[in-house]
Amino acid sequence: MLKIYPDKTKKKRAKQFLLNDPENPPQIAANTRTIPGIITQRGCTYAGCRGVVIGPMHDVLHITHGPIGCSFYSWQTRRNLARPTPGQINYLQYSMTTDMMEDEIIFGGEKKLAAAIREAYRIFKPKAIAVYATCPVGLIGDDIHTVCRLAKEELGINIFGFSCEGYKGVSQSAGHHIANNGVFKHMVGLDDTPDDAEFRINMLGEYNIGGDAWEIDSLLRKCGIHVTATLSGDISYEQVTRCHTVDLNIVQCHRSINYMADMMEKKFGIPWFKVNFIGAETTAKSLRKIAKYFDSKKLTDRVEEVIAQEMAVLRPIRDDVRSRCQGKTAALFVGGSRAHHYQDLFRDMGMKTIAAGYEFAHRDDYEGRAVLPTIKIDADSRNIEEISVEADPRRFRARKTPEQNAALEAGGFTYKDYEGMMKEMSKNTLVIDDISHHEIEKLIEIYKPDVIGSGIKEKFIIEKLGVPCKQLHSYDYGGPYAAFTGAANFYKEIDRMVNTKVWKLVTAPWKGDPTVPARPVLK
Ligand code: CFN
Ligand code: HCA
Repeated sequence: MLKIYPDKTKKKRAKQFLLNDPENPPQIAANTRTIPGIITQRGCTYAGCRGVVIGPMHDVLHITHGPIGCSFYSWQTRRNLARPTPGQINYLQYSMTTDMMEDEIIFGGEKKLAAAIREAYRIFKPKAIAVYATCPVGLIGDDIHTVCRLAKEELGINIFGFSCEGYKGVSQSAGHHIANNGVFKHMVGLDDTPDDAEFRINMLGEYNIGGDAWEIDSLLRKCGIHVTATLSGDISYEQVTRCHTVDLNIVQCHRSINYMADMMEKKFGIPWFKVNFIGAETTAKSLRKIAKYFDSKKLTDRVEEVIAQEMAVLRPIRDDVRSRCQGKTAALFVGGSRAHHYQDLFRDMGMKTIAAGYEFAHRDDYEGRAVLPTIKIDADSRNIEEISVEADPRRFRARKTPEQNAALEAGGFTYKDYEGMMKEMSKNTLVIDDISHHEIEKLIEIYKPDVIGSGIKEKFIIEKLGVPCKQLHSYDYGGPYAAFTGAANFYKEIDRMVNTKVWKLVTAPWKGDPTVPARPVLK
């Protein structure tokens, strides 16, 4: 797959290619700069901050400070759905920008930004405004933070900025970190009103793509577990300001929100652990873990009842699909957590993931906690400020005492079981970081997987090569795929995709005559 590269490139890419060993995961060069000239699937820091982590907050008014393109291309391209209750505000359909032009690039854009904030306030009267800097803003040195601070004093609402210029890191990942820091600093902890519920949690790292958060929320509700805030899927500003009042944080996508989980633990003493609601077996496991944490017989019994009910419906669907999909193969190349999480759904169906990789995850996401004891900011993203977090005396519910924790852990419970992707993949499967278009073509030629899960940029290359592609970012137009109901949707769709004959019936035109005739001009 690396044959065509020059020696230097080959050497560097080889560190991002390996054969898996689950017992002893080999070291992978992740979160490093993409070699110029290689067609990567990665996005930028602005995408990770504005697009991924904060964008889904539906009543925060988001203003992109920069030329028009960044705002245009982040306008509803990610399927983070929101369904505010009647009367609630929803700005998600808008894309607001200062639309910087030559004048501002040369003479500075601060005045235009201040005017945009005032205008947005006059029209919409939002509770909060978030400002996002794009590449040229950092290059010309506009001080968005001072503009935001002055606007906050003038208008009396919460206004804050993010220095998330696209070039700040090597991918979206730096943007996650910047977003986590800003949300924690400017929103979390502003309102001390807890929800009136017995088992209160936040769902972190769940963005409600295709309605996943709604499935998870309704499953948890059936069990008697109350979600105060889902960061950040179908969430309001007010929910973020109160999310420090819960008993527990559960983390779905660790890559994008681990900073928030750590900071909330340090400041408010809220413990956290990872879950996975993608796949039926792992959903059941996650529910059991939450029940175990709360150590309540009532909750444990209810969770078992719900799992039994849901599995009774799902099992026949899964078995039917498995009879046609058993033994088929998948390859998954997605962001920073799904290439791992979706392997569980394919496993439910009897399918094997023969190759997988992230676009921008870090070594711990691949190799697991055991290999990397602490999460550090990598050299390439070094200019992201770590914010210092002090313990806050506010505690809303007595958390576990050290004795209770010791008893929990003696019973086999672990908070921080950082199983990375490689520990759960079979021996000798391929692990490839930041895969390129050329490498995907070669992968198909050599391994011919029955389906590939990836994104929009790869989809049509893959399909032109005769392999069905399921977009695991936006789900194409499908989903939800989370929890038990979502799993049934996924099984059925993948069954149709891998068992249709259409891919074998089509011959690509270039396989016959490689020259494509020009279209006749319409008269
Ligand atoms: S919804 Fe998440 S699950 S947040 Fe992250 S790492 Fe992206 S936008 Mo695309 S689908 Fe993807 Fe993950 Fe976490 Fe989504 S795998 S690339 S930045 N991602
Ligand atoms: C992003 C968003 C993205 C892009 C998806 C894709 C998403 O990274 O900026 O490349 O198909 O999920 O919408 O990851």
